[in-house]
Amino acid sequence: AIENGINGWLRYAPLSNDQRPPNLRLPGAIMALSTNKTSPVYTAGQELQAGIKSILNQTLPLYHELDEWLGSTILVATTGQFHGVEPAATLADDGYLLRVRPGNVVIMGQTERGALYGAFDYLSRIAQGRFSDADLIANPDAPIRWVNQWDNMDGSIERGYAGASIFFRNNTIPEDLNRVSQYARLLASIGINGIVVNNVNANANLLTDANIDGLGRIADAMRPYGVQIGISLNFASPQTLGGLSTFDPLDQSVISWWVDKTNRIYRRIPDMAGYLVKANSEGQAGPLTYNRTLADGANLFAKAVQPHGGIVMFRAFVYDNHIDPADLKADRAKHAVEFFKGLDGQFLDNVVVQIKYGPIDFQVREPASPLFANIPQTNTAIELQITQEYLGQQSHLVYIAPLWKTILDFDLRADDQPSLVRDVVAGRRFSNKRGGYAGVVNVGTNTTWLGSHLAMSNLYAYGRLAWDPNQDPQALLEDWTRLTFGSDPLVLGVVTEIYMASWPAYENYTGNLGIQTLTDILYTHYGPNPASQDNNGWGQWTRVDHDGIGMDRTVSTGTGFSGQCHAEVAEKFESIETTPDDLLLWFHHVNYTHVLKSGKPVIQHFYDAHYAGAETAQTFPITWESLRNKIDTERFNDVLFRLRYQAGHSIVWRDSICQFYYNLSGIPDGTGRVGRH
Ligand code: GCW
Repeated sequence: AIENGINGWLRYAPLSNDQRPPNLRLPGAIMALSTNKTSPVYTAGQELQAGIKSILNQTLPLYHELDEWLGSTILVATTGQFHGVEPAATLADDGYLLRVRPGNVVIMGQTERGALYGAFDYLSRIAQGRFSDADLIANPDAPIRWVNQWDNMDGSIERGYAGASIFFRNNTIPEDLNRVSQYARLLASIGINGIVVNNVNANANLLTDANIDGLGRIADAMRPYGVQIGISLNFASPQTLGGLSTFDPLDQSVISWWVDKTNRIYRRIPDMAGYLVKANSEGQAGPLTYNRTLADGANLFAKAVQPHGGIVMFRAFVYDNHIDPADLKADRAKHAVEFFKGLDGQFLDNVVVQIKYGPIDFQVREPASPLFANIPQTNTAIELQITQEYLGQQSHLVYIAPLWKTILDFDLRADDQPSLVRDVVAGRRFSNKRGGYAGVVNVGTNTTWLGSHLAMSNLYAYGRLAWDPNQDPQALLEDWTRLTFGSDPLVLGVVTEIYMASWPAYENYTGNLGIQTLTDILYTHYGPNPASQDNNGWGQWTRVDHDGIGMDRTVSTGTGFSGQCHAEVAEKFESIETTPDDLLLWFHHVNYTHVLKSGKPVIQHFYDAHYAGAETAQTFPITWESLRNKIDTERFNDVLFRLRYQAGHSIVWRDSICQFYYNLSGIPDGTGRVGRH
């Protein structure tokens, strides 16, 4: 069933006659130059054949060896195999050349995986009715373009909103991995080349021989799509699984244990991408237990995977979740830099420090993490979240690409020079060899993958941005829409209108002015609960009281966080005058009556923004209604149901937040909406 969502944006819906050029001259055959069924080049041939059949109702014969066919072709090959087309020199790792001429198409990858990316690009053009000649070289901006799954071995998924795991069931890896292959297909189509399949809160039992074989089957299922697998490690495994008395990273028995495990894994999965490690954070074990540094911990694994060409993604999400709210200098936002800055230069060169985009935790608005510019001698990757943990858990539509773009374009001004986050993680800014992107996705067994048709736009945009962060989120959305719902301009207009309004609306009806999302912090991370933010050890504080709100993170009177930024950025955030309104309460504590740059007092802005956000959300189902009979009823109704829910829940949000701050401040809404009962 095409409409149930399993194909995502790879539906290959048939083009109507008016979308097809009358003199369409497709080549006579597909020539995918590999006879190896696990090669992405081979996969590319099959994908092209199936896609063209579905979109254009034309069956092109598929060949794998040059002497099988002498006519015109769609030729798929790697630079190493084929020297007829010149600009190969300008292709980077995983890049491709796509040359489309009437009756003749060349798709040449710098790697086999690159060739598959070129095939997907070509198919995406056809599916969108774009038949013009093309001659392009596409290179990825960064080598690491991974997704992370937070799947537990019992089949549950931490912060997953789409059913059970496709990777694990009953503490093993299931026999049927069909969905795993299909996921790899989607990932490859947007340029993703790696996946960490298990939760960063990792279970040591993943490393038993039986499970290593299961991981091998996962890798086998994804290999034809060029997606390499990696795994999250539990730092204490040598003790809990291996029975050693210690997990001290400098202990010889521990080192040998990890080397042996790693060698076993690579025997089964020679192309394993590497490890992901969450250590000394939120109760996870780590090297600090033995007074070893985080770099000692990371390097332990880096040495083990180094002979196999693997890498270690080491998470910077290290913080103390028992900090004292009474301490006005305490600030969770400072922890990443405090833990990592002094270690710069100590990580081996196959370690990449994986940094969440903001200093706190995937909030609706944060400044970019200053850590990106504090460890110039260290490879870095940015961690983004496709699963909408704090952003409405797929029950609210929030198109997140504009948020990501804001962070990727954030200029950290290291040494007063342009230092965009995207240039740092690409390795350009500080001349690092590795770096890139990690996106927490958490797809599940639900046929829509993420639990909502609309949420798939975020996965699509994530991959495309990781490939080229210069792209415009709206343009990516339009591509996704044409591929998902077709090219009807009305559909395009409606989807664009709703989507582009969605992040600003969500920010408005949840937490604005940089105060964070204001959701329940302690358990669900869903729904309004501003009271839960303060007076606990988690440190996502708002410092709210009867007079004012906001966390003073200045150097002069606050926690000193702003001093972790480079001079120009630090100066800007140090002063209320130069801090933009949308981050005001992230950096400053002000009275409710403080007047914003907009001319409004803070409290009135809160009321107005919450009303405006909810009002926008209420237009979503109405706007969507205009698509009745323009798209299939199954998806039309499913989306309508969700948008109606969101419209209602936005009112719950609006009223809870407005009432909470009215009760604290005692200041009524100037327009009389809040405070009269
Ligand atoms: O945001 C928090 C989540 C945890 C998650 C943690 C992390 C996997 O609430 O569920 O654990 O971040 O990123 O490690």
